[in-house]
This record gives sequence, structure tokens and C-alpha cells, in this order.
Amino acid sequence: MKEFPKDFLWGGATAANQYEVGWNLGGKGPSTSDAMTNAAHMVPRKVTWMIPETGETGYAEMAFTVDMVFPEGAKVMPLDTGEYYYPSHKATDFYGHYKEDIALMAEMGFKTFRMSINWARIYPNGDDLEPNEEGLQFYENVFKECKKYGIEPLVTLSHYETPLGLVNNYGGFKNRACIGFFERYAKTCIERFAGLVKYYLTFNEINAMDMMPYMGGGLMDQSEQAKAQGAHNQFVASSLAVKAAHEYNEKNGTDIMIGMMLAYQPMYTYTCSPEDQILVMESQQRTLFFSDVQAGGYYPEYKLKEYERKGIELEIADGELELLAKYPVDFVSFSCYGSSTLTKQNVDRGFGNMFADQVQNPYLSANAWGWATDPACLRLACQTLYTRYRKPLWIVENGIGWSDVLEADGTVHDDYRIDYLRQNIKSMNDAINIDGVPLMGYTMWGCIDLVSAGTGEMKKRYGFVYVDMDDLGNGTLKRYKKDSFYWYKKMIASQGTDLD
Ligand code: BGP
Repeated sequence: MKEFPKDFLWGGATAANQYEVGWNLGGKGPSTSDAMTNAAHMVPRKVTWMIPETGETGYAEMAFTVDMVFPEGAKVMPLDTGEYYYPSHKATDFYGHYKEDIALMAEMGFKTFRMSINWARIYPNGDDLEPNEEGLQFYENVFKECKKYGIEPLVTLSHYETPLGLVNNYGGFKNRACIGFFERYAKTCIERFAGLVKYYLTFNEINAMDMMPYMGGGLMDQSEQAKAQGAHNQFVASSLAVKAAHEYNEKNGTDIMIGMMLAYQPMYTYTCSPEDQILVMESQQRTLFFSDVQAGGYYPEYKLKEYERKGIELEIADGELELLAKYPVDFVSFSCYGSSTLTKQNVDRGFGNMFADQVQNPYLSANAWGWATDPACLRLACQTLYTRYRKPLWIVENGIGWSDVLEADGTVHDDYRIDYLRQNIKSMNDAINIDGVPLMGYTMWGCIDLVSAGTGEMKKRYGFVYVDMDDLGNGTLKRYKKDSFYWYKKMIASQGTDLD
């Protein structure tokens, strides 16, 4: 194995809604994730609501690519009827453990730590005129702790957390007012954390607007029209953040960089039928549309044609298309856990598939949630995204969910995770050393155990560090190092050459 570049940013990734807790502490307002219940594999999470005039309560089920339905007058909120468990209300307490957790990351040799700022901790209702100082102070303390160890934070501004005030009073990102609220929030962070934070991502998995628009942008109306406008509004909001950072850099001599974040996976055809090739091509377009706009700076023709066919009309203000062209992102980051295989043919589809037309790939093995491990996925992803945009890349999520077992002596033997990482790091090395892709860094998802976004479970664990907490929020929150902790530390120390 050849060495990774000297300045390669090794680390781990988290998100406030799954990790932080303190959901109503320190002046924080509620956000979309705080009204999401726990669930299980193939059992949808629920988003709870109340109709204030009548007191009626209920929920909308949330499933991948399936529209959610809310009744007229419903306001999304967590309910204290005792009927529901909301995992974000406990998560795994980064809020109370940040010093301990950052020390563990430093012990592994992290050069970077991807985390998210909870928007509603800074602007509790989303549309407030002044930020919440206590929230700003919390993150400042976190960033100072990172700095102590020479860990460079990579900060997502919106990771599946839209303040509920924006959802209930504005309809979420389908409303153009959210552009300005996000711009204000982004500017507040850029200015306040200058000198502490150099790298930002605007919207986590921005294509979630297409697949899970409630999580992606707080949409209750999930019509095609609302999703298209929601995406446009996020593109503009993101470009305004890039503009703000560039202007700040010019004035202050800083070098803040703003990236986009895409959920990406290579797609394979299950058969060599032309029909399946077109299926994969269209499925890729559905994903790459988001990076074409954010990294390419233009609306691709295939999307404009689709909007025309569907009768979707975007509200675009004067100068917005020019803004997208002038302020594309500085780098492209993405999550990639494996690949998907698609077919139109009538075959046995295996288990756990998230998309229509998806099928288990007979060449790959999958975890208990049906997520296939693909030793080629990172190289393929890097190749596609780099040749298309020619911007530096950053792999900000990759990892494997497993129901780890804590032994009586406090050890966790996660050799399956080490195997997974070995294959994926090798694939990344090929992207750099065979294909010449400029890759800035790698942050393994869920480096300290946290709640699953898809199912709200704790038992779908990803971390190098085990956290004693179960699916219903019972546990001591004590941290235990897994075998992969020591493996990752050794691998980083060898600059990626020691994968044994
Ligand atoms: C990505 C999200 C993360 C994360 C990860 C793993 O889509 O950005 O928030 O949770 O997927 O998914 P899950 O938690 O459902 O296993």
C-alpha cells in the first residue's frame, strides 16, 4: 500500500440530532428530528403532530421515497403522552461528554472531526433576529477543545435538523423565506467561529430533499412541486453561504471553505438488458442533479426537461441563476456506504431494499439491515464525482452498522468493522494513487456510537467507541473502546499503509 498524502484528514463523523442531546437545554428550540420516534428495520419512524385548535394528536409515517401525509392544521411537535420515544432527546450525550469524546478521537490520531451545529441551538425558532449566545458558546467550547488537540472541525450547518418554527410557520424549505434565515445563520457561524472552523458543509445529503424531504428540509407538503422548490431554495441558500465565506476571507485573510454533501452510491445494473442500463442512468441523474447544480453551477437539461414534463414551475428570483453559477461549492463531499443494484426484471429481490427496482447483489454480502458492503464503491464514487466536477473531494461518511456485543470485560470484538474499513480504505487509496483523485479526507460515520437516522435504533452501531445506551434510552452512557479503535489508531499512525 502506498502512503496517503501527508495532509490527508483522517477522522470520524457525527451529527447533532443523533449524538448531541440537550434538545431543550441552553435555550435550544425544537427541530425536525426532535419529533421523530424510534423504529426498527423496515418499520418506519413516525413524526408526531398536534392540531392546536382541537388538541387532536397523531403521526405521519416516514419511509424512504414515500410521501408523508399530515392532516390540515397539524403542527409537528414531540408529544409527552408517554406513547412515543424520541431518540434525539437522549442520543448519546455529546453535550455532556464532549471533552471525553474529543480526547478519545485525539487518542486515535484524528486530524479532523465532522460534527453538525444544531441550527435551533443558535436560532431557536429559525427566524429569530438575534442568535442564542448560550448555543454559540457551547460550540465555541467544542471547537476550542478540538483545537487543543490539533483536530480540524468539519462542520455541517444543517444535518437533518430544520427548526420546527420554520416547519410549522413557513412550511419548511419550500418557502423562499428560509433562504434568508439560513443565510443569516450561516453568516453568524462563519463570523463567530472564524479562526476555529475552516471547513463547512451546508446541507447534509442535499438529495434527501428528493427522497426524505421532511428530514432534508422540513417539508410537510411533499408534492413534486414542493420538493423541486425546496431544492432550489437550498441551492440558493448554500450559494449565499459560499458567497459570505468568500467575502469574509477577502476582508480578513482567512481561508474558510464551503463544501456540498451528497448521498452517493455507485449503481449497478443487475442484468445487461438495455432497459436496466437506462434505469441506472436515470437513477444516477436523480442523484447527480444536486451536485450538477451545487458543484457545476447550472441546472442540467435533463432536469429542466423533467420539470417541463411534470408541469413543475420553479419560482426563481432575479439574479439567482447567476448566483448559483458564480458561487458553486469549494469542494464536494459525499456519503457512500456501498452500492445498489437495480433491475426492471422480475427476479427475487432479496431483503431489506430501500428503493423500488433494487435487488441484492449476488457478488456482495450485506449487514443485518440489508446494506451491501462493496470494496469498489469509494474508488468508483471518487472517479464519477471527480471527472464530472474536477473539484477536491472529501468522503465524509462511510462505515458499517452492526449490532455490536459488549463483553463482560468491557471489550467489543468488531472484526467485521475492521474488515469493512480495510476494504474501503484500500479502495480510497486506489482512487488517490491509481486514478489521481485529489481527496482531502475521510471521516468514518458514527465514530462514537450514536442513534441511527434511518431507524432511530441504538443497536445499529457504527462507532470505534461503544456507548452504553439501548434502543429506549436506558444505559449509563459509559464509553468503551472497541477493537476497531486500536486498529484505526494504528492505521492512521502508518499513514494508511498498515491495514493488517
Ligand atoms: C446518512 C446520514 C447519517 C447517518 C447514516 C447512516 O444517510 O447522513 O445521518 O445516520 O446515513 O444511516 P443510518 O443511521 O440509518 O444507519
